[in-house]
Amino acid sequence: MQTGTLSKIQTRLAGGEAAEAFARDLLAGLSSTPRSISPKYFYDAPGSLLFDRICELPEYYPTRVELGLLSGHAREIARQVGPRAEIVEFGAGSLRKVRLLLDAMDRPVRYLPIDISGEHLGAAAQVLRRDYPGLHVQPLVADYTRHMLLPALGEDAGQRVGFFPGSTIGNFTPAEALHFLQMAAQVLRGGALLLGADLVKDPAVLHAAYNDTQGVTAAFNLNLLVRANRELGCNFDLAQFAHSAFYNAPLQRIEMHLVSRRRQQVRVCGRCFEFAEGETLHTENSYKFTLDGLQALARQAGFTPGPAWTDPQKLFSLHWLNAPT
Ligand code: AVJ
Repeated sequence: MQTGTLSKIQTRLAGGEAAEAFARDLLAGLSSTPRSISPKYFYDAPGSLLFDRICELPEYYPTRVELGLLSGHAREIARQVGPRAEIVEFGAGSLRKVRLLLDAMDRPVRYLPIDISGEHLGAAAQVLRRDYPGLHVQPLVADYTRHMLLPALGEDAGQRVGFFPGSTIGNFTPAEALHFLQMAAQVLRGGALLLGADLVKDPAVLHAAYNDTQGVTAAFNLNLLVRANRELGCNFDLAQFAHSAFYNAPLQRIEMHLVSRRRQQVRVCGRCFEFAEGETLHTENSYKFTLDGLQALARQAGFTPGPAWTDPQKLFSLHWLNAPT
């Protein structure tokens, strides 16, 4: 069998399993109080395009500021990374970010992007192979929130450096974030982690970033219902749910919800759910950090914090975290 055929079958199987997991999680989330669903379901193909548009919005500073930190401190970061290093990226993220890292590095040997979805990974890997002929690109389809086994570091290789940009860590609860960092400390033993984390700041700046005037973030949030209608045959009436995003200061997080505009019933996988007027489906938490708070969390997971880079306005941070030996 041709490898193309095999990967198509695997994709189809994964699609079926993915739809089943979405159905299971949505039913469980609608049955719990308060109602919630994991933000990982935002990222179908239309959702990923909407997220790309969010990253270009004037109000959404994280992507722009993080790219600025990566390019502005590229030499210092490359010095920390050292020669012939291997990059392990958690999530098949934006190629733009890892390129900034690779371009500054001294002879990077291998790039291991890890993602739960194989589709995104394969395409990204091909592009990087073409542009970095000396680089060994080895994508891994895995759930990086669980413990996993990575191929051994090459004998001639420098250190293994994890890369987790975008403040994706902010989607985890504090307990999940600690668990992720503990897992990363194991996998990166003897190396380090380069982590991007969004910072606590004026709530008005945060509010604007998640309530853009063009309504892209609202469309991104509502796309979850579009996806449920298409993939699971639900009948969410999009006009009857509103985007809501606000800063929960005591919990240091942006919360996104879909708010029912009136009392209504929705059919989900053959079951009927009633929403009261104003009742919400909690779709995302995006935790914000202080520099000290992030470093304390990293220490708790076994890392020894090195340099942290931030912009003059202290909007976003990049952390060098040395893994245990
Ligand atoms: C990809 C999780 C970092 O929390 O800012 C953007 C997702 N949600 N706008 C974030 C998101 C709404 C983003 N992360």
